[in-house]
Amino acid sequence: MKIDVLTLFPEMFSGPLDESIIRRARESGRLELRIHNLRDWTHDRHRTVDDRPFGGGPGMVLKPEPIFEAVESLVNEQTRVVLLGPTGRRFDQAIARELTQYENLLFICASYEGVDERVRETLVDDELSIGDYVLTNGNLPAMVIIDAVARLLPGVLGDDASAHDESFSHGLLEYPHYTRPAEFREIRVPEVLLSGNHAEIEKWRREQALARTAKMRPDLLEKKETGGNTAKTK
Ligand code: 4F9
Repeated sequence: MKIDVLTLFPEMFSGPLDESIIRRARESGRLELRIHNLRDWTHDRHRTVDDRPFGGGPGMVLKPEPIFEAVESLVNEQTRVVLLGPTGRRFDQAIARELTQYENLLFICASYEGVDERVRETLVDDELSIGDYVLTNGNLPAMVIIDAVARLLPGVLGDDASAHDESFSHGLLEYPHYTRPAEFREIRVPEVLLSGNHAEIEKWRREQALARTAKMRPDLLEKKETGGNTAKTK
């Protein structure tokens, strides 16, 4: 998969996507990531990317011309153009899986008060938000989404981790995990996990996952019951 990112802060992308699993995905060629500075598509001396909003009000709006030029020079027929902004639909694991189906993605990181609406009307295929909070710009959301999508690409995760992902797609939070020592500062690992009884261990984990989900994320249980918007299993 090839992912292009259009941003005002290309330096923000060095670091988070240069380590660990995503680094290996890039080195193996399974993920081709290109970060582009929106200012490279301006033509004035000050490399202006924003302007005051028509109708007045606070803040600045990203001008349409550099974004149109950039997107038109970066896309092909198959590219899915995605705007990261607080008015987008809420990103989740099902949308991560959906995005793996595209050969090319182009993320536009909105900043300031937003982008000229004509960008949304004519260039953008989808708009995504990573949650209901205000950030300074869409750069961190773009990195979050790239991480979530890249690890789903074929060959990026080892078999162990892939199997682990399957268990999350059942729609419950994880059960508690323990490793050695069996007693640490007088806190013992639950005896059932040391019993070797795999049926009992399965049952305990299921109960724990359900209890934890009911306490921390009751919305996930409602989703399961109504069958609404559950993560697609494939
Ligand atoms: C983008 C917040 C995506 C959440 C962009 C201010 C944003 C955001 N998800 N907030 N600019």
